[in-house]
Amino acid sequence: MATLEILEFPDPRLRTVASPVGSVTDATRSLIDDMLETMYAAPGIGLAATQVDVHERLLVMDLSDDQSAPMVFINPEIEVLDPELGEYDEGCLSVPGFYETVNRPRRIRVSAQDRNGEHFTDELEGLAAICLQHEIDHLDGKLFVDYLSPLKRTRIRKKLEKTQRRRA
Ligand code: GNR
Ligand code: NI
Repeated sequence: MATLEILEFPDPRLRTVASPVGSVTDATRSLIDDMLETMYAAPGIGLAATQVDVHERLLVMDLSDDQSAPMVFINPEIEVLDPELGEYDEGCLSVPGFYETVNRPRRIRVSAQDRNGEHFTDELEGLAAICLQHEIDHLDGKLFVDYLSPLKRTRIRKKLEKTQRRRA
């Protein structure tokens, strides 16, 4: 297993729209294990392949306190079950240090494949619904900062660019 480098805003590679996973192979499962290790090390509650510069439609999540509930979604599709929006202060490993309120549908149904390629569907609400929508946005080249005002987004971009220049 290995931890992977997480791309940071405004890296243009985060804007890539990911392609469907064709078949779920040992290579897919190895990537999933590396993504889980990377997410736990960060630490975060979710990670999309886009964030580690792999442009395939898969993501991992674990909402438990003790890394006991890894979830894997390959080729996820969501349907909004309740158009009512809920707000949450979102953060992102690709936008480190910034938390801003985002509104999203509260209840969704997801259809996806698991690490064995088996199809499943699930209904999610609460943080699981928020996190899954946040991760699927990554697969579509979107970031939570896209929901903010241009002024807020520009401020965040300039601060992160400054940190990245200092690091380089
Ligand atoms: O670790 C994470 N926490 C989080 C908090 C609120 C809403 C979404 C998230 S996902 C984030 C990890 C991440 O960047 N996933 O893409
Ligand atoms: Ni994120």
